[in-house]
Amino acid sequence: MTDILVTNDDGVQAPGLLALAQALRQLGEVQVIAPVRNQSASGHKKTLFQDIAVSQTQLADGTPALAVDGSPADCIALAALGIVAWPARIVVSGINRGGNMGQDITYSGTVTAALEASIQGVPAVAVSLADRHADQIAAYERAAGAAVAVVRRVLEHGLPSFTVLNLNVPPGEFKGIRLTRQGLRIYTDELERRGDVYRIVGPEPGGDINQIGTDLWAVHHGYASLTPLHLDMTAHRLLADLAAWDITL
Ligand SMILES: [Mn+2]
Repeated sequence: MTDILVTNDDGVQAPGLLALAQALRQLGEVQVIAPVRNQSASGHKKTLFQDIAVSQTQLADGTPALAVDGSPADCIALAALGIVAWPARIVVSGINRGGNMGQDITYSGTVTAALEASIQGVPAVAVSLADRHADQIAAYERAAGAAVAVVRRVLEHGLPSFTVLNLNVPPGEFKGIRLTRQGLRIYTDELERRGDVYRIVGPEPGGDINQIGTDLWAVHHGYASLTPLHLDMTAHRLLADLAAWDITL
């Protein structure tokens, strides 16, 4: 049985993954399986009926790792199908370069790797550093410490089925941790066109930082944010209203 399986979406050589793998070693045996390429914003992509190349590699500190030519969810799906000892006690995904808050979670490969683990029956935590420019391992060390504190508790308590924890840590010093709900991102995408080729570009997205109790609020105010997420995406409040629409077939 694998103790702690670590993955990410920034690619197997990303500094955030190295910081996370090193920190989690104090809680158990760490195994790494991660995309060979950057898979940020790949969403919950699963590669079916196509070849997926897997190679042995190592992190900058010599830690052995499996590099998967696929998405973060592919890494966990392959793990669950037996390319590593399974089940793991926990899957930890990250540490992502940049926050995953509000609607980001639907785009995030970091979060969807955790969701894939929960589908496969293993508790999971997604970890992100709310700094898109962090490129040194030292920048991720505080966030890795926060991840250890959360993972330690998940190992003690477990998580309900189809539920994951989404941890976002502000850059630099932080004041503590807040339990939060998903907030509201505000995207500032722009379209770049060259002939018939388009590119989605633009400044970093913002968000509603004034809604108290949300992930975006907590991180903006200097707290680490911990949000429980559930895979059941049913809009329960709309269900009753829908009944009144009287859709008959
Ligand atoms: Mn990423």
